[in-house]
Amino acid sequence: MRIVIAGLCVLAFGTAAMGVPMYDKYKVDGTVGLLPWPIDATDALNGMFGTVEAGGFHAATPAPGEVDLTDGIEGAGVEAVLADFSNPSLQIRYDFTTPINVREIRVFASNPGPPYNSRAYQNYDVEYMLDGDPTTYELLDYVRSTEYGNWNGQTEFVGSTATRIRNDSYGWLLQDVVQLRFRFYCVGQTTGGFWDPWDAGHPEDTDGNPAAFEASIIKEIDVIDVIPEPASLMLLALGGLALLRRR
Ligand SMILES: [Ca+2]
Ligand SMILES: [Ca+2]
Repeated sequence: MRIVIAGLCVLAFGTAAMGVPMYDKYKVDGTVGLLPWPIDATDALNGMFGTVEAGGFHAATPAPGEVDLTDGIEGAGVEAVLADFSNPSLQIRYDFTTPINVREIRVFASNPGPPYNSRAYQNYDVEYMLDGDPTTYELLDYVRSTEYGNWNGQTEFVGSTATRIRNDSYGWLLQDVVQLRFRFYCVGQTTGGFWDPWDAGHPEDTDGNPAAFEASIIKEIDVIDVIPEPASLMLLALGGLALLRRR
């Protein structure tokens, strides 16, 4: 019980400093182009290579798979399949020589199929390191594109998913970031279900199933580092008011 309370306190302290992080998730039966946002080719991560710290990529992915995560495009069906039978399937770190501010983090996954297995699901952690404390990683969020145990039955085309971490007021999510770390876990077992990466009986197991061993196909990681100008927000608000008055 004491551990739970300590965890809540840490969370409250962390959110006070950076706003309340929350996440959105979307799923469409089709390509990434049907998701609510396009893949961004101008974000803070775009073109970065990153450092693979654990896991890696499936042999089907043309090397180097790191490129596919930040190239600004959806790419071919096998770009980029993360490593199966690996926990994590991929842990990759991005370093910023000039600290960045982060408004949103978006991750895109897609499985063109067939087979229509679990690879469009997402399960990952994001950790960050701030300029003022260059030795400690903090957990930003733990993101899943659906609930454990969810099932697509291989008859439904689970085409593409998007997840997004943002500030609840669309302000900065994080400021003065010098490193971001993404830790992706395997998501399924070729059966079309979304399973956690732990065997039944493991202390962290949540679904009573064997560990997932099939990895996601991650199309892009976008880190949005711009906030709309206050002036343009104000104009939008005034425009809305004018419309209302005219009615
Ligand atoms: Ca890409
Ligand atoms: Ca990008």
